[in-house]
Amino acid sequence: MSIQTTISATTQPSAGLHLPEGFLWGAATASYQIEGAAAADGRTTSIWDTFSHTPGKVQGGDTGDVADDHYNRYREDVALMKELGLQAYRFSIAWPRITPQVTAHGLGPVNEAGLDFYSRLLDELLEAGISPAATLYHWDLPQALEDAGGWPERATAERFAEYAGLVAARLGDRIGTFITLNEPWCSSYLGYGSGVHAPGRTDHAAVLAAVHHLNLGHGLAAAAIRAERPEATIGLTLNLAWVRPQTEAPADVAAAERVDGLQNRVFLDPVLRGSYPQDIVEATASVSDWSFVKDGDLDLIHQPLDVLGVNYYSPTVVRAYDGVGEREEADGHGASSASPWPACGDIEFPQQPGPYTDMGWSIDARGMTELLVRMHREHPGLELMVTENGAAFPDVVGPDGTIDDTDRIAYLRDHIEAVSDAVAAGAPVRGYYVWSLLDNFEWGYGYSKRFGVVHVDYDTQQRTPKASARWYRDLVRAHAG
Ligand code: IFM
Repeated sequence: MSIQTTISATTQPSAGLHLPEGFLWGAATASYQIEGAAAADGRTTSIWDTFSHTPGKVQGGDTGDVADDHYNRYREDVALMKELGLQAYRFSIAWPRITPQVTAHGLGPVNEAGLDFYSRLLDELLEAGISPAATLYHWDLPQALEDAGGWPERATAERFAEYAGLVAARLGDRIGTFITLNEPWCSSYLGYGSGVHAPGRTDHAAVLAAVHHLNLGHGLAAAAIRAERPEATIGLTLNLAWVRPQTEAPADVAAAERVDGLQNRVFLDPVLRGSYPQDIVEATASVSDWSFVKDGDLDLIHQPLDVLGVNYYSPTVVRAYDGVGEREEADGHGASSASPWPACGDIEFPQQPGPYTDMGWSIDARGMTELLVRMHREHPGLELMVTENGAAFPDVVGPDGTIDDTDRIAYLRDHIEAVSDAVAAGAPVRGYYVWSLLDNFEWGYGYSKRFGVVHVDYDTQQRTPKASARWYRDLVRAHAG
């Protein structure tokens, strides 16, 4: 497939970016969102198979059974990445392919066919000169572990670490960067709080237990990977929120502080400081006594971190709820009668001003700069990587088959410039991965939202680079270190 080279004047690559030597340009995907082949080569069921096959859970009844059929088309997809000049590719490994018989008591036998798929993918990437970054958990928990209690149970963290060590041992010779978890906020708050993500539970005490066991899983996994591969770069990816109070009124400022604690500090503090934020432990005391935190856990979580992955899409604005009228909660993660947020019944999440993406998410690139600069300020010396950023828009395929997604180009350009601003302010940002390489299964929204810089025709599986893919290719070419 050849890529057109004409780019309209309004979508020229950003000039004058301020980025460090060796800055890495990549694209990201995740296993359940693109692989398909749900029952191939011994893979067993994940919580997302169960959830998506449950009527009413995913828009249009969509599932990841076929998705982008990447499992069978990975060679074509790597060739496309090469044509786009990508330097790095962040993908995730599907745990149910690697140890399909895992239970709460043990990993069970290793599935060589599952390992072999990722081995072939890694070889293909390296052959194409593309640096692989592997996420070990991007939400496809083996169903058997959920049946035993899921992330609210300690055993899940322990099995996760064993699986991480196994992947490091068997594939780690070709994985430059390991990301333990992707966005544990979503796994815990959306999976166990609002229930809009798998496994679809609505229990705020379970949210907090899941938070802790995801943190513990990260720490144990980091240690297991390091034991196998002392030279590996090990990171954790968080969807950090740029939380702002709607006004400077003390009640709104306090609301913003609590939401910041629940979304950001409850992950950052144990991992980077070895403690939980006391204000959040106190604020959630009526929900949980946090007795799931055992002696020594915080030391296990507080492992050296080589890189923090930051995923940023949209800002968060909050205000105190005065109890008058219906409480507003426009959090943009899907409709549910249950709130994802423990201990936030007195806080509102008002609809924010446009422009919006197709997800209804407010577009404001300042949040990217603010978050990266804050991370540098509060955690000096911590290396940063933008492991996801991008936007869904209602792409239109023109009569000639082209997709002129200038709205996505504008979004990417503004956010990449915001990264550059953060670098200029001193933040050590080492790279940027666009979300996503391909249109894919957008969780509860199924295939209705398109985030790819490459269009996927789900009837034919044809890949067509959008104008944004060509724009990104030219940007990478112009700025590659
Ligand atoms: O598609 C998701 C991805 O899996 C995790 N980060 C946010 C993306 C867009 O919602």
